[in-house]
Amino acid sequence: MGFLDGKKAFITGVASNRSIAWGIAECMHEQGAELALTYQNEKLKSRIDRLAEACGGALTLPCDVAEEAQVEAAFARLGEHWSELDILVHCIAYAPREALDGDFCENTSREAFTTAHDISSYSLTSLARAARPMMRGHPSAVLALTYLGSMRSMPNYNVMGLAKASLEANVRYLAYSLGPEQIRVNGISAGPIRTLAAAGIGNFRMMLDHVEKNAPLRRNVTPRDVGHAGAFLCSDLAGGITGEITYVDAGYSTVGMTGFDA
Ligand code: NAD
Ligand code: 0WE
Repeated sequence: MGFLDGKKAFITGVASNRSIAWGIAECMHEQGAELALTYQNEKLKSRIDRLAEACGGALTLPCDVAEEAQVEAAFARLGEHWSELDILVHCIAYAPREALDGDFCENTSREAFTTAHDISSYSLTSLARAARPMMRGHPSAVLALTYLGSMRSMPNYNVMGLAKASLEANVRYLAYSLGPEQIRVNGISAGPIRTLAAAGIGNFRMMLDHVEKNAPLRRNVTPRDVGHAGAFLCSDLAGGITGEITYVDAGYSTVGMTGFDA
């Protein structure tokens, strides 16, 4: 018996076994959910197919959110297997590499701004609209992944911080739009985790060390920490929660000043 027994979940953003989306997939499957995983391009297909085997033979579908037609096609194909959908998970972010480095004011081009907001925020609206006909009218839930760089300036996160601020507003507007149809929409703001999206980010090790020294729990979070909270937020146990951003960050964002301990 799991708290997601009988639920069907559509999960985007699995790129490897370190992906936050994979932690969410594992935890949702453990609670009884049946899964469909999407992958961005053919390069990732064989890896995602293998991971899908490890969680009950999940469906796998291509879906590059840069193209509206691919979003629509993914839900058309999903509809051939499932008549209803209970859970949609958005674990997608992208900004051009050169925008994630150095001085924000100097390094943020109009093009990088547009791309970051398109792929990292607009895609939530687009996926939610495509999922809506399969989710409406029964208790269902949308979940998006965000980061504290939306609320506070962070070194190098730069234009991604603006895109995450937009994503968080997107969560609130979608919650109001879809609430009358029993569709809840929430976000998780995760602490830093070494995934492919963090690979090659300068000083990422220093950020992990900083959290380990200063967060109340004195550790970093894992994809499974995020997965357990995500499984809860997408379950009927969280039936009264919508439009919220829940921090899964070992408490880091709640601290004002540290280093005064005896
Ligand atoms: P990841 O590299 O494993 O996942 C990022 C995913 O985005 C990949 O699966 C990639 O294929 C997908 N993606 C990028 N562009 C896409 C497109 N055009 N169409 C479809 N998919 C696309 O990294 P992750 O850290 O697990 O990232 C997942 C989410 O978690 C992101 O929203 C990220 O901002 C968020 N997040 C990450 C951290 C962290 O420190 N790793 C912290 C907080 C929030
Ligand atoms: O949201 C993210 C990362 C998202 C991301 C990562 C990349 C790397 C490769 C978006 N676009 C790209 N583009 C690429 O070309 N995180 C929350 C992880 C992250 O990324 C950082 C961080 C943290 C934390 C970048 C700078 C500073 C901190």
